[in-house]
Amino acid sequence: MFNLILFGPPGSGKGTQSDKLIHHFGLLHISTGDLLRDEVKRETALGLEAKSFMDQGQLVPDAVVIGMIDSKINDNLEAKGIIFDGFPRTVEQAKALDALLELKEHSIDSLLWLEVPEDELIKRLLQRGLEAGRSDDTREIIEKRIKEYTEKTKPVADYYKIRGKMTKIKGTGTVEDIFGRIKKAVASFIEVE
Ligand code: B4P
Repeated sequence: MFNLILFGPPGSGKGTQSDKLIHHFGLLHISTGDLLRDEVKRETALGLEAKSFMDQGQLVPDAVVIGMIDSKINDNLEAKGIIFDGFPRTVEQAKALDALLELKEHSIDSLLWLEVPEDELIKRLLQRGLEAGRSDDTREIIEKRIKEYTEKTKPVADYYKIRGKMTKIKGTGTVEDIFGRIKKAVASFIEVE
């Protein structure tokens, strides 16, 4: 089982590139952002709790997200591999993920860090706010999300760097250019179906 973390700030293209990767390599996609938005839409207890954090540009508490991931991994132990998109977002989440995978005799193989300058992130997310109407894509909330990323999520890259698993990917250019760079990095681990 090949396990990849697609890492980067809000708007760096994690969701966009995951869509391409799952088709190219036949991997399973787990996006905590998508899972949380689905809970919010269905107005579950978890969704109602998560919404108050997401609307403020804050991270949802670790315990909520880790529980969600645990059941998702358990449901998909036969997958060829998993792309974790938007998870882990704190060092606590990273430790929990490593422990969950270890229990199942698996591990994270690689973290790819999509690097994009802040002005480009803001431009992309404001544009998505106009086109897709996501309630957290407003200037005020985007700035809070970037602050949360810098303070709480960036240390996750160091956590995997120390373990020799982190690779930086230039996250600017066309979607295809970036996908080409990611494909090269992933190809050393996995064959195309
Ligand atoms: P996410 O859903 O993970 O959202 P994101 O970081 O904003 O998106 P992403 O980086 O995937 O950007 P995308 O490809 O869509 O999180 C939302 C919220 O959920 C968080 O703020 C938090 O509250 C909560 N949450 C999620 N996971 C959590 C966790 N583990 N713990 C706690 N809380 C959690 O790209 C953005 C835009 O850029 C798109 O419109 C796209 O078309 C465009 N784009 C992409 N690539 C481009 C390119 N090369 N050029 C130009 N535009 C591009």
